[in-house]
Amino acid sequence: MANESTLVIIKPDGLKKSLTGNILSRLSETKLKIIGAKVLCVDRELADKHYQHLKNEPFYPELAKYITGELHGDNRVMALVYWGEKAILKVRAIAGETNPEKADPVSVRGAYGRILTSGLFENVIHASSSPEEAEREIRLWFKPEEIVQELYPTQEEAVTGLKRRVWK
Ligand code: DAT
Ligand code: MG
Repeated sequence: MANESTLVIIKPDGLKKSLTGNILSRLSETKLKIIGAKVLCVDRELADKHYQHLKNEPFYPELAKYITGELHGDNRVMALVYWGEKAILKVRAIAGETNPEKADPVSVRGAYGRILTSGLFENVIHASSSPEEAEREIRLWFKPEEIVQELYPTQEEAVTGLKRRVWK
């Protein structure tokens, strides 16, 4: 089996509940390699692109509020790319089922997730579900230079008059 990459997002509830270290420890059981990691703020545009397959679901407005931090008063998430053999399956096993009440109680979602009164599954982490989804999601969340390995083909782009913010 060839190596794969997968995207993990520690959602706003994971950060708010101070579960980041715990989740990273659980994920390290997989012995997969972290090849990208950052904390970022999620806006509605990123949320819509990430969850494009769910935009017509009745729970989508609530899901968008969740991932953009509106439910927790903080829009930071931690995004990570894990790489290695069967990465998608291994990370999904530690994440647990989508519905936290059905998830294995020792999985991250089983241990720390909950169902809100609105019906939304507040399930602490995102994990890519297929190689195609993983590639789409990693390209969406990360720039090539933010990943320490060449995962997908890149191209150079000449940009003139570009203004970049640098340290003073
Ligand atoms: P997963 O995150 O396990 O890949 P998904 O991609 O189908 O599941 O859904 C994305 C998120 O949307 C999920 O983590 C929680 C929420 N969600 C999915 N199905 C739901 C449902 N039936 N009711 C409430 N929230 C749901
Ligand atoms: Mg999914």
